[in-house]
Amino acid sequence: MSDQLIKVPADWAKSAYVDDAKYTEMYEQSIKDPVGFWAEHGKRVDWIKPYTKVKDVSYNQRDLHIRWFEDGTLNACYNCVDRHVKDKGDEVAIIWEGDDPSVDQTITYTQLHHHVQRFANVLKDQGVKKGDRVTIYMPMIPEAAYAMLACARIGAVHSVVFGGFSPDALAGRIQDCDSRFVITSDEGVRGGRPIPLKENTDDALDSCPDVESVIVVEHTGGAVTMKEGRDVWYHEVAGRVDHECPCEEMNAEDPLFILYTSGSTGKPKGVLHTTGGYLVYASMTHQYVFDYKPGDIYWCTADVGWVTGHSYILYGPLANGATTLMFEGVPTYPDSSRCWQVCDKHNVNIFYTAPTAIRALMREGDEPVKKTSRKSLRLLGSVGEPINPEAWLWYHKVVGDERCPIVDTWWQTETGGILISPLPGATDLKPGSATRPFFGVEPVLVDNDGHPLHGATSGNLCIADSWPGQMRTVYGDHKRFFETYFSQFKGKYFSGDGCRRDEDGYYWITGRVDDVLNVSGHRMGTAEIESALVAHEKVAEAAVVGYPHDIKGQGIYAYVTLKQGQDPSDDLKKELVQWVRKEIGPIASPDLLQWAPGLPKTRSGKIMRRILRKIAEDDFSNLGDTSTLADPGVVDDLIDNRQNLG
Ligand code: 6R9
Repeated sequence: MSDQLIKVPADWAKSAYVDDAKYTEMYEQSIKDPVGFWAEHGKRVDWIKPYTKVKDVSYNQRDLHIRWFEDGTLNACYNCVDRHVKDKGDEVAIIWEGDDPSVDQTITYTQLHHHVQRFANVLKDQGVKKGDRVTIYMPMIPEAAYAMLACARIGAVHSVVFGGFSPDALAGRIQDCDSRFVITSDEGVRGGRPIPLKENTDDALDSCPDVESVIVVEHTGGAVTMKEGRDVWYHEVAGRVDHECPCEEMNAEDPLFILYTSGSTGKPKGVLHTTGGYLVYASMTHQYVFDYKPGDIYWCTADVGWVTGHSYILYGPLANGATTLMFEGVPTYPDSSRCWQVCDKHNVNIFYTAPTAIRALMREGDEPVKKTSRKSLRLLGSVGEPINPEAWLWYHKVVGDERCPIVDTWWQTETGGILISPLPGATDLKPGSATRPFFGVEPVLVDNDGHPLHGATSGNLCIADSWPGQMRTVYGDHKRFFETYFSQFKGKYFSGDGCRRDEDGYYWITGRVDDVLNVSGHRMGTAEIESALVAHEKVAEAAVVGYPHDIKGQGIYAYVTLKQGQDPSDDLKKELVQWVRKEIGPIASPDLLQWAPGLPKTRSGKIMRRILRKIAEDDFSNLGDTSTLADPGVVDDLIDNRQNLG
């Protein structure tokens, strides 16, 4: 199945920005002469003071730094909003589709300009200054976009926290970046159910005494408590501030945002992106990968709490003057036709979603899709995890009526934008493969000792050199930045993913090679879930691994050892699952929890996760070498318990 080749449709090769010959030419130039290439393409954004230096990068431990366009100045909000007002003021910037299908809204570039300036003045009124970190904990409503752009406008650094995260997770992220300002809403709504964002914020702030101001956007009108002297209603302050707010002149390397993401160890890392390189890269990839043409209606179903929402709902599309659709709801509400109804309602041309959503919809059969027209669709995209060929083919055949190419885009929070993906007018497709690198990106596969592997092979996926959208540091912990990405394989960026390259030079991402899980396209560190479990008073020890899950891609499998004298029971299992939900958020809930009287450890005390993964996968045939275990007997116990779990 995976050998199938789907050729570029002839009309695509003709009409797209890039056909195969052009791809080869541009790619070769970008690798041979990165400075010349990016000097040219950096001009796609408007600079206040043009750059003269293009690139200054070192991956050495002593001197790790990544700088692009470093002497240029610009403003990201100006590029996403103001510069479009003159020629496209009446064109739609954002189409907002509510959770309730009868509610929607369109916001033109002129209107966006007004909203963002007012929001920026509200921030200033609350004391926000250039360089301050502002935490945004919002539902998918236009005000989330206004808030992010308003930060960019005045040079504040936003840190968006996904609305599905718990109060504890929110508090940790507020504390880590010393954020003294929070923007939230009374409630969010998803699938008809309210999400108590303000209440969660109040709980979080019990442990964040430094927060001075909470700006609350009224959305559902649900009851909330406002703390005197700390909390303000957005609409009340907005009514008394000026409607004009100039853009702050920012250096290309001034921070634009922080976004927390899970790693294999410790607490989530604050991935820091800066202004110039990020914007150039997000906008360029958005234009070429989606072959975005003026007038196209573009819909990315991600949440702004994830990097996909930052780069491909907000910054990339708006920098390109596009119409971007923002969806508050979920694909299965009111029913599993919702995505396609929204496509028909708003004439969506480009649709970008995650494999987990595709698999969930595929399970509902073809009928919910086929009863809609989807005639407007031209291109489909996938992101977040490997897409299995079966889901790819269903997406292609049933959703796209075999007419729409699929761009399977591989990238990460750290990369800022897409690194490996087909270009729809240039690349023949193979279901399940992210295909070829974007301009300026040179993938290298290395073995565990760091030796580069050539030709058709499999290995650890590294990138040889920098690209403008690359993260610049881990907020507040530059040492961790080096250790996580540059220490394992010297002189290269290591992605943490495994990858195969085939005879045609196509890349097939095989998933994480570290202790990071990918659950429904969301990254979860096993260490984070383990530390949540051991924080429970009855738990002595926990080990978490992933296992194959039909819809989620990976499910969360937890092995738990109780403290002396504690009795395992089904009630306690439920309690522990609830506990993790509360500590981190619903996305971290273990799918399966197994009692483990002991965990397989080496004599030096290291948990042998390889064995735990096999047992979780229900595959006991090939447990490998267990001779180094301190107590080989625990493995038999675990296998017995696994079989009881079914
Ligand atoms: C954009 C985003 C990054 C991790 C990444 C990889 C997985 C993302 C993928 C993919 C296979 C794709 N991943 N896209 N795997 N094919 N097209 O998802 O960022 O949340 O940081 O996750 O997701 O494992 O390392 P992020």
